[in-house]
Amino acid sequence: MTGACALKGAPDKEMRHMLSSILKRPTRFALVMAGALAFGVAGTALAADPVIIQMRDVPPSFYPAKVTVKVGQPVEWKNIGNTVHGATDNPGMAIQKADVTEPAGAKAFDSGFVPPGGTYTYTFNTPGVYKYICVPHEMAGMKGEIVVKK
Ligand SMILES: [Cu+2]
Repeated sequence: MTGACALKGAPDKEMRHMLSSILKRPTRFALVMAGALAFGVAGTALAADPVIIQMRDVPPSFYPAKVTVKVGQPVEWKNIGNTVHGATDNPGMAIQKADVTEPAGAKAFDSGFVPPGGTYTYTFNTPGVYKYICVPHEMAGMKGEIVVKK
């Protein structure tokens, strides 16, 4: 009787051990997968390097004046001049309405005044063509265009 019980107890212990190791493995597997997934997502974000547009004083200009980016890829304006610049497609800020456009459904972006050495980053989520201006230098011809592709 006791022998049978001992035999019965042993496989039971074995089973419990096997069960727990089976249960542990998928947990570890899930952790590794989650880590790989997180790394993959981060890797994708890192892959979308920002496109840099310089804000220049002489002549007041965006360089390059026209850029093409992908949806979700950040655009970074960098004021490399000695005066204040800006970037906006807000029609309320433009002297000539034709200088600013954006695709239907897109929200206007506005850097406000970017001081010398300053930067402004914006990420476009709606594909289409954006025409924008530097508010202080619109009439000096400081205009740009961003084409956002899917
Ligand atoms: Cu400017």
